[in-house]
Amino acid sequence: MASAVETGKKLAAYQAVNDYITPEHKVVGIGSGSTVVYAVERILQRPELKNIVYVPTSFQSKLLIIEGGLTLGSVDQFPEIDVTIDGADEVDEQLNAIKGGGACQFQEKVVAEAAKKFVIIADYRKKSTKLGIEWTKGVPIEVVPMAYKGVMKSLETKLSLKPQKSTLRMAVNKAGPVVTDNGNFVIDAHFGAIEDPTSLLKEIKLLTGVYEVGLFCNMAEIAYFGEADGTVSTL
Ligand code: ABF
Repeated sequence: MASAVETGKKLAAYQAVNDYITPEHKVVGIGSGSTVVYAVERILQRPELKNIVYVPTSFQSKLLIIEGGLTLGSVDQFPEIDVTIDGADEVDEQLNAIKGGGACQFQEKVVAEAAKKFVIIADYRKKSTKLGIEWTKGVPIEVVPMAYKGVMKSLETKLSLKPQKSTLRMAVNKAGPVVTDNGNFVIDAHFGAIEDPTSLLKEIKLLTGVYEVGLFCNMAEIAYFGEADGTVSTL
């Protein structure tokens, strides 16, 4: 028996694909994470979606596309994307999201921005009144390695909202820092409840050494949540 979380992921993903991907689409962006696996699963159940070019946001989503026998494209080949579907770590009531728990926030933001419509899919755990309340692992900030200590200091000294703590994200085996697909490090900055994600995003982006920030503000058209009771809600 699948857990309520897995069922929620599946229900949200299936509903989003049914509602937002049509045979008329030419290019679709595919995000990263486990919820998106269900979106590809639903796409593969619909042969009429086979002629679409699918653009990945990470090595993992590239594999999903290839293993599904779908047509793989890249965002530089196909900069006009009809719709991008991706997961999230947390979504607030204004559809702002924390993304990048998987250290792919740069590619995800590029593919999300290139889309006419950006659709978030998630289970009920990701739904929150404010960012930073349900997701307790911090805001992922991708930084150029040689500048990471400077960024750590700037986070403490140059932001209107001071982080409670900032940690360099280490690899699972603790052998060293996580290195992104772009050769960068990730700092997870814990701010607690974030009242104004857009302002925080702008301030962090201005810090020298910051490559990208896992705050996706004013980007999503809709978010689908698979609820614990087996229903799907949207925001
Ligand atoms: C990607 O996958 C990331 O932006 C986000 O951190 C993660 C969500 O993973 P899951 O769908 O497994 O919760 O969207």
